[in-house]
Amino acid sequence: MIELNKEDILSKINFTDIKKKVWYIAVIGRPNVGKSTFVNALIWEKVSIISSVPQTTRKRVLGIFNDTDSQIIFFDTPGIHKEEKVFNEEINKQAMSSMKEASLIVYFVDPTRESWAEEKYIEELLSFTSIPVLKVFTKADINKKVLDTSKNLNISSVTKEWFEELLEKMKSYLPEWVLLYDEDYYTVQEMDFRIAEIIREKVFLHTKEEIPHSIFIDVTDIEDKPSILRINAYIYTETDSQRYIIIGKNWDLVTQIWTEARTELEEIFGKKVFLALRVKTQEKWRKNERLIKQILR
Ligand SMILES: Nc1nc2c(ncn2[C@@H]2O[C@H](COP(=O)(O)OP(=O)(O)OP(=O)(O)O)[C@@H](O)[C@H]2O)c(=O)[nH]1
Ligand SMILES: [Mg+2]
Repeated sequence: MIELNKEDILSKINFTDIKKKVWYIAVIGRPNVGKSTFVNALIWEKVSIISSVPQTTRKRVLGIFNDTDSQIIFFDTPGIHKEEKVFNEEINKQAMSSMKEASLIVYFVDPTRESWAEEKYIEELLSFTSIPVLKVFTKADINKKVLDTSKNLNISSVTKEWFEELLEKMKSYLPEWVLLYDEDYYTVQEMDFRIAEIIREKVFLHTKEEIPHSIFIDVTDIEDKPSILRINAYIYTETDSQRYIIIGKNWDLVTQIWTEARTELEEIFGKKVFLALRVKTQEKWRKNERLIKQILR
């Protein structure tokens, strides 16, 4: 009989064979119900950008939650809404495609902002899937309505009430499976997408009405050195007047957006960031299918 020492034993264990409750869960719902806030709060990391403007998330984002007995890979999806414009259709498609790959669909409903026509539309869409659906009410900390919590969970991403219950419930739908990602990862996103999203969030935080929806960010160059990250990026608007609004009087607004984006990028990437940021106009980009596909790729 061959005697194995500790090193031999360890070298024979394949860590990727460790099994836990593992698989994908899609978080879906109307715009602004708190999908991205929930994923960030559960994972304790900024995976997705958040704002009070509906339709903040445009492309699905992967957030990975790890604990002792599970690895849950969340698809944070764009809010599903009823609109026939090309751009909105593409955004809806992003949400729908995530559902197919998931073991569970967590369907968020915000009881503080009623829009039952839209909820009905989502429920209709869900009726076509064979994947289990877990309906969850959000924003419990500000909700004044009495809800039937015997059937649906009622969570808050601010106080984290009902998080444990929701987590246990979600795990019960997941198969025992090998880990799909290294446990050190909390998200999978291309660097240029992540940078563009942080810049976009800052524009969303400081503009209103049609402006947030009229912009897209193009990160054209990244030079990632050990001590410095150099980025060249553009904020595109649909019209020149929107461009002047984003630039602001004496460049005030774009300077504020630039400062906040740069500060957060330095925190995320843990190094000095040099950010060249300019504002340009790309007329009617939301009607340009080729460009939309490129932005949401
Ligand atoms: N009070 C309170 N506010 C919340 C909660 N969750 C989210 N919010 C707020 O609701 C707004 C929308 O949150 P998001 O997480 O961006 O919503 P979303 O569902 O991802 O929205 P889209 O990306 O547009 O589909 C933000 O202003 C959040 O701060 C919550 O539990 N309590
Ligand atoms: Mg979102």
